[in-house]
Amino acid sequence: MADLPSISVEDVERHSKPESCWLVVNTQVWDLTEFAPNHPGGPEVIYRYAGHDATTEYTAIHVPSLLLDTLTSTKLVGKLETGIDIPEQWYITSTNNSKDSRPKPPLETLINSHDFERAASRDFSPKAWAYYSSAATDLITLDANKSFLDRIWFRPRVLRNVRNVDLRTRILGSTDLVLPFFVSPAAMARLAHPEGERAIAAACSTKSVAQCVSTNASFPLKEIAKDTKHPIFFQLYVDNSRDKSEALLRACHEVGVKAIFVTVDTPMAGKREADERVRTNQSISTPMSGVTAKNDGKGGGLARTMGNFIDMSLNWDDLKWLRSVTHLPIILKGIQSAADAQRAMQHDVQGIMISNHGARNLDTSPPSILVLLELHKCCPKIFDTLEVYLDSGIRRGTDILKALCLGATAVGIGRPFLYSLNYGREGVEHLIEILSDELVTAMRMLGVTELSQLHPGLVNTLEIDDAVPGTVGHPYAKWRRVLQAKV
Ligand code: 173
Repeated sequence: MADLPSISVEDVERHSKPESCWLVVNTQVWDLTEFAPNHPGGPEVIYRYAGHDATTEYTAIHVPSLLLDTLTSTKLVGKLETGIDIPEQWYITSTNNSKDSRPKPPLETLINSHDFERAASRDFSPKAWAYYSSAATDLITLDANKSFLDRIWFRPRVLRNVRNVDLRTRILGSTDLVLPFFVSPAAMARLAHPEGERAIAAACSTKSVAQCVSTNASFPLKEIAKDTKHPIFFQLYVDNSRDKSEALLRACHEVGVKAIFVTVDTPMAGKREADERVRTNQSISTPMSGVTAKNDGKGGGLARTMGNFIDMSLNWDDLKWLRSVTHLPIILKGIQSAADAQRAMQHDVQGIMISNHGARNLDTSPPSILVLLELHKCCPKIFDTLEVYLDSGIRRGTDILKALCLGATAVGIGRPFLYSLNYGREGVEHLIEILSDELVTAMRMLGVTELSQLHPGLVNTLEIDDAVPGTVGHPYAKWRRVLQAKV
């Protein structure tokens, strides 16, 4: 792969016909001439992008590794020349209108989170789609967040009377959750729907689901929280100006926020190429962080151009300041190693959130579920001391259940809820129902009826165990004891 020839834009453009059809996905140039007639979705969609970049369309539908798995590497012609000007016609320039004028599929025909993703890829404006769906550089972590979850197998128990299933849990001492998942923070939900985070809040309030509101939300916190009764968390980007962060924390106290999720994995935004390639409407801005989008010589990447307010010098000592300006529970969001989880235990914080920012920041950072496993192997004590949340890659009830079996207190779900905003508040409610149904189904099949019955003995992680770094001693020493006590 390292020695791939460099291919120019002109070369790619010369292969724009069915007789010789090349296209670019994530800077890799593929020859799809032979494959196109056999494409399960029909050859037309491939011919539409012949001689062009198809990254946005491709990543909407497929996991990054699919091309290599489907075709032999002989079809990988080369890598798009770097440092070139991408021709104007390769960019999608529309920023406001949906790509497709057909009516949306009726909401009741959407039966899983992937359906919402597919519909959003069709209905969202090119910019909204590029911003939400994009992830860092070659999308390796995006793929791995899913594939590592898929390599964990359940160890179901049977004959256990699973008629009544209870999904409730209490977190942070006093916050009751009806469901063990919540809406993870994400910026600018108004790109998806005019009511943005307010529509999410209305749905969460109806369903009593917790919502973590981003510093980069499209509405001020007060407007989002107005007339709601669900638990609200606040995701804090620490601002270069501490005064601004303190003002946001005061707003959190006023509206009764339950916890502060301080993001620790984003000194700057990751390189999200699909987002860079779509120009932005420069009037997009965020009221709480007070920043505005722009296009520049590098492209139209929203987080890159809007993230300059985030304090890159943030470090462990700053947690003292944070503790001094809020009485709320503090969760460190973006922990990616056992070493940092252990370090968190030495600070006055109440939890950590394992996250790779939806694979949007550091490509080849570890899949979240692997980090959770690493904690079991390297510092199982953490589960007695801190609450452990997790996000990045959760798409199914079974994914939620695996994380809970491995000790997560609750999980965050990000992109799927943004995609559900395609249908406004009703879409969000529908997705909550789907995920909750899937979780109940999975719990019954696993032979459990309460979250307190979950433990690592209910999952087989053998296929990913060797990927955990620096294992010392027995992997599940602590949990083996728990398991013996329960059986
Ligand atoms: O993931 C993001 O897009 C994000 O966190 C962000 C950061 C700064 C500005 C806007 C969004």
